[in-house]
Amino acid sequence: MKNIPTILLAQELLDFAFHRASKITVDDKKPYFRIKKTETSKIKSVSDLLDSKLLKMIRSFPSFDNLHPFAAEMMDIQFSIDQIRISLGRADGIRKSIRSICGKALVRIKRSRNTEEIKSISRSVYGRVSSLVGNIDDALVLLSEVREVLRKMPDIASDVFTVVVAGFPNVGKSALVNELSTAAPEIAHYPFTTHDVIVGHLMRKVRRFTERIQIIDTPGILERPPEEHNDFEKRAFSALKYLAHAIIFVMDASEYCGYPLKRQEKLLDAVENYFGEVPLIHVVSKTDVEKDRSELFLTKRKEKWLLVSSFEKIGLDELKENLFDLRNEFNSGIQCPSMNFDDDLKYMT
Ligand SMILES: Nc1nc2c(ncn2[C@@H]2O[C@H](COP(=O)(O)OP(=O)(O)OP(=O)(O)O)[C@@H](O)[C@H]2O)c(=O)[nH]1
Ligand SMILES: [Mg+2]
Repeated sequence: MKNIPTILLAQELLDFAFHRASKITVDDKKPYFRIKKTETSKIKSVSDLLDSKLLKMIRSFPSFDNLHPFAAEMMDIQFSIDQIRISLGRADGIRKSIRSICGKALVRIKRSRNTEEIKSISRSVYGRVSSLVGNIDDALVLLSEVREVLRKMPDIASDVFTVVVAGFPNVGKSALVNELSTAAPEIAHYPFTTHDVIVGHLMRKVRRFTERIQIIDTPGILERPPEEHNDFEKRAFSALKYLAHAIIFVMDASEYCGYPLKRQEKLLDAVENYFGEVPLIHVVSKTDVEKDRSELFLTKRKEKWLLVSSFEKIGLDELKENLFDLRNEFNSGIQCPSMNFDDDLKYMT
């Protein structure tokens, strides 16, 4: 998915093919044969180069039928998969047309006894090829944007226990994921609003074994209904829907995030409603500030909440333990018994 070559746009494809062709000359003492052989080689070169460039591009796209449903939905949020398929189909269509036009022109040149006619056949081939390639410029632009999205698609392993961190914007999700993650360069410096789904890993060593959890940072979600979500919220919802074996719901009781608790609680209700069967860990963030507010909030709720501060590293070990308990519970069916020891464990940072 990451190996799609740079996609040349229409003008670049033509420049590439015609520039190469313009350098071709085939020597012959007789001008008639020189022109005939040279024009034949040029047309063959244009046809072969465009054919191989387009074919390589088309084949480098993944099969959208086999895409993980999360990846497919991430794509569909930005582009319609039908539109991508149509664009690839158009590129393949003009590839075949170019082959056929060039093939027919070569037959005509072979039969021609007249150098002017040969030159005119060549000119007409270049004109038709230019206009065909020009017609798919919009498709090539789209495919080149799709390529960028595919390249940036996070590497998510579907068979590794995965926890998705969700909550309102600005509540401290990324700061928390940063603290929990073991050497995660993608999120090591991420002070800004999260727009994409970002993957980190949390690892600990238990005796000889390393246990791993995939931890996914998501963009903030507001409490509005899913049909009103913007693209960032859609991505977060997709991650919850397709990837979460467990959820960390982050609530900022200090309200430093700029959103009142009431609104954050509404989102929590919605998440519990949509993803009720997924275990959820309730986390209050930023407990280094406005501690009283966090405590007051807890008196009003009946669930167990973990009080956390990413800045002061409060509550992080308890949260990690909760996560590994869930992981081991989740994996219990396939777990090697020796991995169940909870003594002698070491978080890897
Ligand atoms: N006091 C305090 N501030 C924090 C803590 N964690 C995060 N913040 C601050 O809260 C703000 C938002 O933090 P982020 O981690 O970017 O929040 P987020 O939930 O990922 O935000 P979005 O990606 O926009 O949804 C930043 O200004 C952080 O510096 C914390 O433990 N204590
Ligand atoms: Mg963030």
